[in-house]
Amino acid sequence: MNTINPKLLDKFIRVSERAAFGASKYRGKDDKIAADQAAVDEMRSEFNKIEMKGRVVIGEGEMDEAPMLFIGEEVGTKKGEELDIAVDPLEGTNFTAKNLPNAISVLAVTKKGGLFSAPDTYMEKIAVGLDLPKNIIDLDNSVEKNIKLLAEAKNTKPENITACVLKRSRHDKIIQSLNDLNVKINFIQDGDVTGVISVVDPNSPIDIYLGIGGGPEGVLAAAALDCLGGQMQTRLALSDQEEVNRAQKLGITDLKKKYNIEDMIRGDVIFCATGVTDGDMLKGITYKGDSFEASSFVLHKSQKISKKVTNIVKK
Ligand code: VTB
Repeated sequence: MNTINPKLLDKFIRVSERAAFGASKYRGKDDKIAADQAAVDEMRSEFNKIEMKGRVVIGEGEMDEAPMLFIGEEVGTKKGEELDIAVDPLEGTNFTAKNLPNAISVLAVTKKGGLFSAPDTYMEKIAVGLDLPKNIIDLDNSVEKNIKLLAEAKNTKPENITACVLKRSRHDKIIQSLNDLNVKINFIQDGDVTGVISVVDPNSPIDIYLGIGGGPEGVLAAAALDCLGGQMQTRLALSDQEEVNRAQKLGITDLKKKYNIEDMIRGDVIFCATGVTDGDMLKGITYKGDSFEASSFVLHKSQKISKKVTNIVKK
């Protein structure tokens, strides 16, 4: 595999740490825009210290609507490896604004051409964990069929399965089907990157993630699952012609295509997530005088790195 220079890993960790630090200043301040902006500013300035020809493939929106970290923006010193980058500087703006658990700063990096350039629209998602027959779940199956196949593979009954679902009215039908099967549901208010990753977390009861969330968040979660070994399938959920145009502008011709992980992430990948507020996966930023402590979850596929790192960083 054509690998990403392992020496860059620590630098990317620093990027998500600094973004989380930026956002942390706005915890509980009821200002999600300021929190997001602070994360973006920190993230961008840290990226620009890295020796690379980086290109934002998944970012804060199109150039005309996002002043920074927009899709197509070049970051880094413009010397060195050509890398594609997906960012969500603040995943969980509401959580940060209200100082609730599970806000994170997150990024993924591949070699040039390795990331699915998903538009910032909704996306259907379904994900399951390790040690299951390949392609066991499918977005074209009914919820009932997916749950039954999963329960069978796990040698158990649907009532022993736990699903994670984003609490939204658009999921009423899914929730009804899960209830009919007596599947346990762990609702999340936001943050489906963490929700999807929970299917491979040995400390979490979640067996399956289902529902519709953000496209960029889908690709970021796919990057993590690619390293951790789960399965995921996605499909764009475009609501109007304007969204169709946006997808087409990014080169997508088959708008109904189902994407498996290998269609979203190709080759080597790095994934870094740093806690902003305390959460299920990570501790939030804590201030220590003129420094801050940051906890991150870090993956580098080719190096088989999967670790949690806590660093003390100068403010
Ligand atoms: C989704 C989800 C994200 O926001 O984008 C959601 O993927 C927004 O959904 O993880 P709604 O439009 O229904 O509010 C998050 O939960 C947080 O950014």
